[in-house]
Amino acid sequence: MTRILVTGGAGFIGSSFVHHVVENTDAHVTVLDKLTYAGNRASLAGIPADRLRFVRGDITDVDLVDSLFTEVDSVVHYAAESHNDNSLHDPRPFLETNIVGTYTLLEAARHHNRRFHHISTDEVYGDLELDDPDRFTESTPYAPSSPYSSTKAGSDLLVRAWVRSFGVHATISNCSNNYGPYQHVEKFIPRQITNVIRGIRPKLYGAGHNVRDWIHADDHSSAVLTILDKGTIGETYLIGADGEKDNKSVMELILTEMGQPMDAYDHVIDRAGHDLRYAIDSTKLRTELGWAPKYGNFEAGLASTIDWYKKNEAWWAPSKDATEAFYAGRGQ
Ligand code: NAD
Ligand code: TDX
Repeated sequence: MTRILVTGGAGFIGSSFVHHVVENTDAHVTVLDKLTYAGNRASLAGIPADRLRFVRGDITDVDLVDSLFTEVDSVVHYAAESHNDNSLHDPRPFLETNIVGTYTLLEAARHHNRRFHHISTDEVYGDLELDDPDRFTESTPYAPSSPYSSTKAGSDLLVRAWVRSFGVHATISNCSNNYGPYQHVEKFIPRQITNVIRGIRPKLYGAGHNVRDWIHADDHSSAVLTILDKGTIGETYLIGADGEKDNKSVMELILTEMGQPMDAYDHVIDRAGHDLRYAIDSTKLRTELGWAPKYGNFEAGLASTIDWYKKNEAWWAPSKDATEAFYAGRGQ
């Protein structure tokens, strides 16, 4: 039986991947997660005990990481500080987890000769103009804008260096914006859905012309499993599902789906350094590895995500007040 270590497996996308692996393979999963404010053990509910071992710990803990690497065949690295707005408020945890944490894992991958897959973001490429006909590809130069995206870019470059200098068997994927169940209420889509449920007016940064390229988290997970199985060592793969939408349109879709007037939201202070547009060209992943997304219809995926938040208030309610207090302090 294959044994996979998943860092950050109690987070939004990491937990989606763990569910995906358990449902689609016979692998055993070990999750290493610090359970920061963003981690939630309940996101792994329902997974049989003989398929999952949960270890609460920090990816910067050298001894713990070292011992866990001896027990597995491969490692998929999701753990990160992941929220741009937090990185503008306090960048230090981003440097510690995203840079030092990735370094710690790479050293273990080197010493134990383990297959390593690094999860990254399209934000490492900076942003595009709204009318730019080009999209990001694997050869787009790095140009990160925020403390968050610069630490993710730094971690990608560490992986590339460990492949070239030490022969670590690693691949990298850079994915666009994910949506779906189990996403923390600090992020755009769940923040607005849970605001409507709570009777709080949704909040749009600036004019809302910024474009994000949405992909369902389960499609991200199937892409990562494909790369882990069939990817070429040393290569980078972009993951995206052709889901470009501007924030104002997504806001209007949420409000309409939830039976509210389309303009029942507030414009608030824009994000500092706010990236204008992300867009992914995932041709390499589709043609070389044969991957395709399953969630073709964003509106349908959004409707089922709204339904999940309506039914799972117990999962998100403990985070909601603190999240809104943080935003209120920033005028957002
Ligand atoms: P998340 O914030 O929901 O989850 C992060 C998880 O990592 C949490 O469970 C947290 O407890 C854990 N963690 C944080 N610091 C840790 C540490 N030092 N040691 C161990 N565990 C730690 O994030 P997410 O949205 O699921 O993102 C997961 C990964 O995917 C990140 O690497 C992120 O950069 C990348 N990514 C996210 C998106 C997106 O749209 N959310 C898109 C592309 C790439
Ligand atoms: O209340 C809000 N109002 C608003 O207009 C929030 C929280 C966000 N926004 C805007 C900012 C962005 O243009 O919505 C867009 C999406 O914001 P986030 O959900 O914070 O995501 P983003 O900053 O695009 O980054 C996400 O995708 C790439 C993830 O959080 C990252 O981890 C990933 O790397």
